[in-house]
Amino acid sequence: MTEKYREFLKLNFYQIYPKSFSDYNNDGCGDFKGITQKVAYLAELGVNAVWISPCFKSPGIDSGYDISDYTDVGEEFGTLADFKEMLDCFHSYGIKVIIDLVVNHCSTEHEWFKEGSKSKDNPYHDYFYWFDEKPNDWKSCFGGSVWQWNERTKEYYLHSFTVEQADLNWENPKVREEVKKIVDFWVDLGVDGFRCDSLDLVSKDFVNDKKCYGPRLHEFIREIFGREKTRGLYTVGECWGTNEQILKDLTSEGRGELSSCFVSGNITHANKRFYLPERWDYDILHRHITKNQEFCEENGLIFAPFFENHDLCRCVSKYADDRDLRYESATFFATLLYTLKGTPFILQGQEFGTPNPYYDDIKYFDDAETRKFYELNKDSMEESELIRRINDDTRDGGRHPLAWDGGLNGGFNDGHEPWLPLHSRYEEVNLENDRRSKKSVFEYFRKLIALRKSSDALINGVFKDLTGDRKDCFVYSRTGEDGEIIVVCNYDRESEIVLPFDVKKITGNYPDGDGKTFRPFEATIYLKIKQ
Ligand code: ISL
Ligand code: CA
Repeated sequence: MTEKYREFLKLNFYQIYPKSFSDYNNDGCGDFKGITQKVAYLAELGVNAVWISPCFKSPGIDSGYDISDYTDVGEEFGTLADFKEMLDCFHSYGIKVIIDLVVNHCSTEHEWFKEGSKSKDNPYHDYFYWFDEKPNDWKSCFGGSVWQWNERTKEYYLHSFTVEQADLNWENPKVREEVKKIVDFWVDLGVDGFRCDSLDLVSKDFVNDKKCYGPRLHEFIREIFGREKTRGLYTVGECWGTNEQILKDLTSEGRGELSSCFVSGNITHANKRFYLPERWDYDILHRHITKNQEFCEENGLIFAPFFENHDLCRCVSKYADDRDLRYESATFFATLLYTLKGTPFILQGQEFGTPNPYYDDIKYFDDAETRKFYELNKDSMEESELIRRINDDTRDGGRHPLAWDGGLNGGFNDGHEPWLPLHSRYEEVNLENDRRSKKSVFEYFRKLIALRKSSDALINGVFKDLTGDRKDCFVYSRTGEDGEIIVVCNYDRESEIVLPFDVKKITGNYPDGDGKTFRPFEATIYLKIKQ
């Protein structure tokens, strides 16, 4: 690994969902000025990088992932000058900023589509995929067909997501030129990298009937990011179905593709899609993490661990205990996250243990996927069952206005009705309450992030799984120049865990116990004592 890659390993990311972070001008939608006024808070937490979800011009059908102008910001967030002010503020605190690059598709309100759908000889027609007849029965990620009829040209166009998100035809070199221009625009403005949305979909394989990971994927990505101008950026691709070989090709240093990838090994992602009340299988989690850590180590790759993002619900609810053991659950995941090798990501609110909210009517939900799921199932499923499943898994779960305190609108703004309802538990679970509590999740995150920054073992150290055949805990070591750190993460039941060597406790989420009886979700970090 070169020095540049080692620098990336020092990053720890915080995902800002800008619509729901902080609403400065009190119009119901979070904005750049709202973010700017909270940069000092993020610096106090200790994050040194943020990922800002889409804040571009968009009709908002898929919450900003349907972009109608890539080089301008949405008015609801402020002006480009406000964006720049926010960016400079982050940089003044030494915090790097990456933004979403959503170029598998654009909004049907984008000029390209408005023009291209007019006629077959329009210069923008080839920016999209068109067929006289449906060439296959591919399904949209949100359910239903990917093919939509366009009366004006009497053709079908491809949309992997909503009807209003037309897939861009990357086979057309002009499209790739446009993507480069977008990237360069933001790089010139000063952003430090990109989170590349649905990147695995940009090369399709119609011949072999594959919607993603087509034959030109690597070539396309290299064309965008392998250039002199973009080689220093931190880029993380959203590539769920990546296998080991693809991961290696996508993220090996020197190939000019990506710095890192979000892969499904972090989460039991597949469960989510069906809105099933599945709980985490800890053993699967353990095996996936171990496999990924070892593979990345062997190949000098950067892993991007995370448990939450704007498409997932909250981990304390979905996989642990969001009531009596909410503190223990939230800090258990934090311990895992910050002691693995890679560039960890958290979602806003995770740092004070935000659980899933609950709403009893579909009218309280905004997410395109959730609404589609409701539409597709409302005639065949009992309403109460449908609402229960939606609450359990909706992508809105992590998108509600951030609860800064228990007062008016949770401190998100000064009282204007927010674009999405306040979190149903905001009066109880909010940052202010958490920070006042003796068991503060925020304080634990802050401590852990500081520990990580000061430890060569946690940043560069080699990962080794020490769990053996056990199914009730995850035990591993990280060995760096400054020693060997041992992490014990006990799952949801009490267990006896006796380490076969001497250790000294560095920190943990429970007060000292007897050193061998681990309580539910107890997570402890030790330094191994050299014999
Ligand atoms: O969220 C999912 C399932 O519930 C995924 O299938 C998700 O749609 C997929 O990971 C792609 O996600 C990204 O692109 C989408 C957007 O809706 C998501 O918010 C974004 O993260 C289309 O741009
Ligand atoms: Ca606002």
